[in-house]
Amino acid sequence: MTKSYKRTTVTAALPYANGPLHIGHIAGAYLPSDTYVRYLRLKGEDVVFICGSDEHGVAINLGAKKEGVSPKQFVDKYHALMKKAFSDFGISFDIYSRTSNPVHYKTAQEFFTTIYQKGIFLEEVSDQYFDEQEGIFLADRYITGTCPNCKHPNAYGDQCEKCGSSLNPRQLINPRSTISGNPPVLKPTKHWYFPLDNYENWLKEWLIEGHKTDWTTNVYGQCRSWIDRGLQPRSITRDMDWGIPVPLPDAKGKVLYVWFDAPIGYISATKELKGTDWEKYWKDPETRLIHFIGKDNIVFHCIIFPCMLRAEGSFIVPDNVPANEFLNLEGEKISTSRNHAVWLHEYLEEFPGRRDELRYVLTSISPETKDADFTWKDYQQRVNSELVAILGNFVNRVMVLTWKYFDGVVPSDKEIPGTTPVRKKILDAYRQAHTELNQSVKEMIRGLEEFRFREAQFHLMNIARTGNKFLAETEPWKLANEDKDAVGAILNYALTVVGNLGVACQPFLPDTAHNILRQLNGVDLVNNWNDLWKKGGLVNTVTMGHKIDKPALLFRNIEDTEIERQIEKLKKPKSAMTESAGIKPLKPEITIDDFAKLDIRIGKVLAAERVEKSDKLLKLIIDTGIDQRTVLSGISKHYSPEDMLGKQVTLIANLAPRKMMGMQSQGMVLMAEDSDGKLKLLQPDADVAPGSTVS
Ligand code: B3M
Ligand code: ZN
Repeated sequence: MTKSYKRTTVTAALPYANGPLHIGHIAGAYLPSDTYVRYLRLKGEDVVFICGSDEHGVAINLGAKKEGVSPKQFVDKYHALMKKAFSDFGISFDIYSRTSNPVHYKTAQEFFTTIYQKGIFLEEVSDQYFDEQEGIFLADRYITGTCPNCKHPNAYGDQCEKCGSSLNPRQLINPRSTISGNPPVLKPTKHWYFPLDNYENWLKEWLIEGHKTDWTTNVYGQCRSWIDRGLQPRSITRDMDWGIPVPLPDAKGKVLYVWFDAPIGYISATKELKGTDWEKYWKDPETRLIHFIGKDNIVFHCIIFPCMLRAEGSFIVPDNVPANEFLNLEGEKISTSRNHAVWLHEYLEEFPGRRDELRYVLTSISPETKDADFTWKDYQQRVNSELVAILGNFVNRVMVLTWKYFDGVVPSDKEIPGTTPVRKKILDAYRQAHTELNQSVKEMIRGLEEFRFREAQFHLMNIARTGNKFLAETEPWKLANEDKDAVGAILNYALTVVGNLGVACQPFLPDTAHNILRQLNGVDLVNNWNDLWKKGGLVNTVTMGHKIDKPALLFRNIEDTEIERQIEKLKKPKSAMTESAGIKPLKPEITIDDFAKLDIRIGKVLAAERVEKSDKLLKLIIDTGIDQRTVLSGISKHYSPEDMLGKQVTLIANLAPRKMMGMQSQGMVLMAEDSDGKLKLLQPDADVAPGSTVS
């Protein structure tokens, strides 16, 4: 069901702040939504474009643990990285917020409270796995064990990655906590559940009947099969310390489930938009709400969030949810952990000034109806033989010819009478081109309206294709001496096409649109778009007598070497990459208990001398506060005995004594070693007493 509307709220899925963005993210939700929003803005529509980082959930906790930082430090780092990459790439969000902002905490808690007070949630106490050593309930992802189906020894509590079966933690054989490594115990805990099953009738009417024709078949089909299988209550709270506290007195240590709070993040972010009456964008029935997402988020946006909005009672529900399938890379799944990805920030660094090239290729292969594959060869091919050879070439030829024959001044737009065979041919070519061009504009607009951006962009390119064909058929360069008026008429029309191309490029290739505009030296793109859209066909863009700017190439070829370098880079796994940069890979994880076994202390060097027959070892006598002991240290290439005298050192004091060169060494002095093998002492940054501990 499509409705008439006054304004549109467009959201793009909030990416987890747990790693940098790659082209799969961009092709999935951000490029299509950006294209669409640019289109709406050009039409002069009232639109807000909302996104931000999703900063809660187990993915964040796990990531922070891996990097050995707090969840807050972890999301701060990735939020900043993602925000910058989006902005450098030119995704035109009105706001890029984050779910750790106070306004979001308040909004999510109020949302929960409203539904709670209506008595809609269910409360239930059930047994869940608990890590006794850590004193915490374990999220499904924190439990591993043997898969009951395929016997894979490291299946997760929610899924076995080997056989793909989805699990619940109670099904695992020999479950272990991934935090302490111990077997967890079952312990009762209370949680709140959202009764999705109570909304089945409404979903049938609103979604199954109401959006049969306007939602894409992949989205509609997935929703339908979910609803047909029957819905169950879903828990919306978790036992965790990172997240939004459940706003109830008897809910200590419990937070909102990330999929409860994250979509509310769209609302909170709209509230943060300065000068905007946020309620208009979320509560007025004349507002259209459109969520752009990837296919793994369909059920949350099409079923769960709409039911939450309906339960709350004062919000509109989504009108459409364009969801893309996945983008693969060189025939394989994109994988963050294997570093099999094209990272957006790296692309922007390595291909400066080539944002539109990536936009173009990603839209050309957009996984709108099925998974798609990005390959570097295909990228090169599309840039060279489409952007360079069709679009860039057409625009450049028209400009160069205008300079050559008319010194950069737009020639007369008077139609030439078809009095000679050559002129007759030109008129025929013109009529043919005009019909085709109007058709392309119409098709392009239809594609944009219906979220078929891949097709829309194809019709955009057809404008340039037709332009090239028109030039090839009329051959103005052959007529310069014989019929200058005819040359003028051809170029006037060709320049009109260039102008229209510039106008039409805006939603897809904003930098290129801007470039064409600049070279034409003053076409009013916004107004022209309005005409283009209203007429659904070609508009006048350039006027006779107007002087255009000097032509400059819009695109340049991608060389083989540039592509080979990228393909080579993909072949290197992440660990090899860090090693080749001299960084050693991380050692396996240890527990805090492992660390606590080390007795690390500050000592003072009382005496130092070289060890005979060794070119590495220095013999140090160290005051440890407890004793004075001998420690042999392999630093004589980096420090002389005199250097060491009186120095503070950091020492592992409880290392079992070791014999070296016939002497006992009692402990180890800690050194930092860079990739060239250079050693530097680790010292406190002010004097401390010998025997001070390090923890
Ligand atoms: N962060 C999942 C994802 O990044 C999740 C989307 C939230 S949208 C409200 O795929
Ligand atoms: Zn399995």
